[in-house]
Amino acid sequence: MVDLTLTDEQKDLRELAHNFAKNEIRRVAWEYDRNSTFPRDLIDQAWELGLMNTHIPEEYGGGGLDYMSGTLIEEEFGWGCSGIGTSLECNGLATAPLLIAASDEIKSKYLGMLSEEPKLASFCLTEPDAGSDVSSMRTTAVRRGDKYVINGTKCFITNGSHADWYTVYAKTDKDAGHRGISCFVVPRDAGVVVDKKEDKLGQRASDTATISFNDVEIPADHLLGEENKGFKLAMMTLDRTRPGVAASAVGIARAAFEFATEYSKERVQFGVPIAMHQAIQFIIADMATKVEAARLLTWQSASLLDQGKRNTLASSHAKRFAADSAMEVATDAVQVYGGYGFIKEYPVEKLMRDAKIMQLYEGTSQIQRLVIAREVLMPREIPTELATAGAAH
Ligand code: COS
Repeated sequence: MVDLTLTDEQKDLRELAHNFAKNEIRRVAWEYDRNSTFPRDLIDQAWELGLMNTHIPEEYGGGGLDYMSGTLIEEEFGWGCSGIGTSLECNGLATAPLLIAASDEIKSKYLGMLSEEPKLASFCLTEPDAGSDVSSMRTTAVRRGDKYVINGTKCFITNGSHADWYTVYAKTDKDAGHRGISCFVVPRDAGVVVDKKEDKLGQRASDTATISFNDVEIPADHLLGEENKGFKLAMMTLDRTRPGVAASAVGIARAAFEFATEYSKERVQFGVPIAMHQAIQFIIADMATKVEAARLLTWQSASLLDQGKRNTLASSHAKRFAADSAMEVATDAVQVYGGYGFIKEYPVEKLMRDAKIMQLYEGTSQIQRLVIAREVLMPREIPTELATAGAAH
């Protein structure tokens, strides 16, 4: 028997996140989207309520919650506004490499910083010429005495303009491909420069920046794990964070489904609410199935991690299906609204714009299919302790 019943604590947590999404996030979501306003006020509020940094272990001042609980919060944030949700959840991506590989001192210092105040951290992997192809990155980190010196440019960095510290991937051996990448913690005040804030199609409340490192010096103990083992650390990080992105996509799809359902009961054409027409009913039915199926894959990918099992395949299934479903469901919501769906005065065009990034960030839908195909056709052994390191439980 598979038991999908949430615990009382998980139900309470979901209710807390839902009320926050309904009363605070939705109150400003469309305005912040229009004006591209960074949700600093909501970050402060969510942090006060304990809805941020839930994955950081209690010993470092965090919530110490499991991955499953994280997905419950992320779905509600995605339902409220996925752009604001991305801003609230980004610390999870930046801190995952620390949870997996950092020393106790580094964890205390940098995770503690996020627990003590509503501060932010960013994850810096992507570069202008290294998106899906992580190994082709050009940023370098050169060891000089008891320091590393970092040079390079990272792009599409969520919360990049506002972060207090960054997890940065750089080449420590330029000729070794993916086996020459290392990961570092870089405090902002070491000299990180914000070059540009992007003007985006969707998720306009979230900050996406290009940042650069020009001879930025950091202490050698800010290397996470071993030198040249950063690529695996990045892959292990994405295994842990893709369930959260999938949950956020479920939130978008659920919001689009709810708006479309309500609208179909009110809008009258040919003398009856359009929900009475089978053409609309079938669209609504497919939306409902996609929301449910995407949530089940998401929960599975998180619960495997909580059980101490490797979730690479499940994580890519969840991210791929939830992202593509969010795009389809949001597009169908616009269809149900008809011409009004295309107008900014109505809520669903924003969801369609927001959903698009779900198929792009943290690994495109094509990269997820690549991972799925490899895992299905050529499954490889990765030691369990590596696959599940850094889990809260
Ligand atoms: N966990 C642990 N190790 C993993 C792993 C995982 N999930 N996936 C791969 N590895 C290891 C492999 O075992 C291999 O190890 P060895 O060096 O011992 O051989 C190594 O990593 C390289 O793996 P692979 O050959 O699969 O690497 P590729 O260069 O072909 O890249 C993809 C694989 C394309 C899947 C990867 O680059 C990727 O995920 N790209 C997308 C990046 C992304 O999501 N960017 C979004 C920005 S981050 S917000």
